[in-house]
Amino acid sequence: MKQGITDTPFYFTSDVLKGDNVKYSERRLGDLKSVFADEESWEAMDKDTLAYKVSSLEIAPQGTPGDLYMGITYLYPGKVGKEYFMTKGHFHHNRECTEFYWGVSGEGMLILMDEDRNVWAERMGPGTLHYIPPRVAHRVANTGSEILVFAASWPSNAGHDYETIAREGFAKRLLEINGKPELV
Ligand code: S6P
Ligand code: ZN
Repeated sequence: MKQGITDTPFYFTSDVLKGDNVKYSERRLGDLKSVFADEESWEAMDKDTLAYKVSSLEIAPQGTPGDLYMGITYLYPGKVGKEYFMTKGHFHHNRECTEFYWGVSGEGMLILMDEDRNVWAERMGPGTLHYIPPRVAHRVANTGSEILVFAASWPSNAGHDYETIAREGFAKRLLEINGKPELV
């Protein structure tokens, strides 16, 4: 049982999440097969290239209703063909679960898609805050030349449905066209 005054057990400074049980994961280009439209360009790239890394703090066991997780993602700049480096993207397995994303540094775009496959995007940058509604898939693209850092908080019973996106993709892709990001 906790009593008295202690130091915070976790640190979330501008761009670092650390502490006991903070989990780390990473995705390299090789882990992102079939994610990008231009498979030929993907084939020609070094599969060891780091695309993004994630630190997350998941206190309650996955599936616990009412608890919260948080994480921070570092998404590297780069493109596969004309398409910006991006996260795999997912729906929540429990479709009613929502999420907050917020921009820490760098420049990017949060790409959202509802179950009718309508796609829209919100610009991300330092201090932007994004509410991801129920039943909306989400992925982030780095549209800048610096690393894009963003944080997230989501319910511990959300779960990740990557399969639907792997099978059906997003209805639109964020490509660089004439030097600018466009949803195509
Ligand atoms: C978890 C949260 C983020 C993402 C991370 C990587 O619910 O949305 O921590 O896991 O940004 O994206 P993805 O789509 O590969 O999980
Ligand atoms: Zn999510």
